[in-house]
Amino acid sequence: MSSHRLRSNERGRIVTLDAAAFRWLAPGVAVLGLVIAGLVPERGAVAATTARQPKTHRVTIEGTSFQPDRLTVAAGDTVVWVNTDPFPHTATSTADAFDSGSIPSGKSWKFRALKAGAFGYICSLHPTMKAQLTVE
Ligand SMILES: [Cu+2]
Repeated sequence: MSSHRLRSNERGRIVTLDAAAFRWLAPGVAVLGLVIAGLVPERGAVAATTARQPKTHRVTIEGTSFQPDRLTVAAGDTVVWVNTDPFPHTATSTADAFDSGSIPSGKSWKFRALKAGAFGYICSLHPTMKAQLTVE
C-alpha cells in the first residue's frame, strides 16, 4: 500500500504518514482487524445476553416493619418477603394486587410482579405496617 493512500486533510493541513510511520501503524491496523473480526460474530450473542434477566428482590419483615419499605422493581421481577419476626405477618396490597396471606415466622412468600404500577401494601394483621412496591 502506498503512503499516499493514508493522506488526510485536517483543518487545511496536509498530514502525510511516511513509510516508517506506516510500518508502526500496519500491525496496529492488523490487530484491530482481528479484534473486529472476532467481535462481529459475537454481536448477536452479546445482544441476547445483555437482554435484562428477571431479578429477585428481598423484603425482610423484621421488628414489625417491611425493610425496605419502598422497593422499585421491573415488571417480571420477583419479590420475596421473608418473615424474620417470631410471629406471622402478611404482605397485602391495599389495591388487591397481591396478598400473601399469613406468612409464619421464619417463612417467606414470593410474588412475581407483572403489572406496572405503584402498589401500597400493609400487613393485614398489623395495619400500621405500611410499605410500597413500585413496578416499572
Ligand atoms: Cu404483621
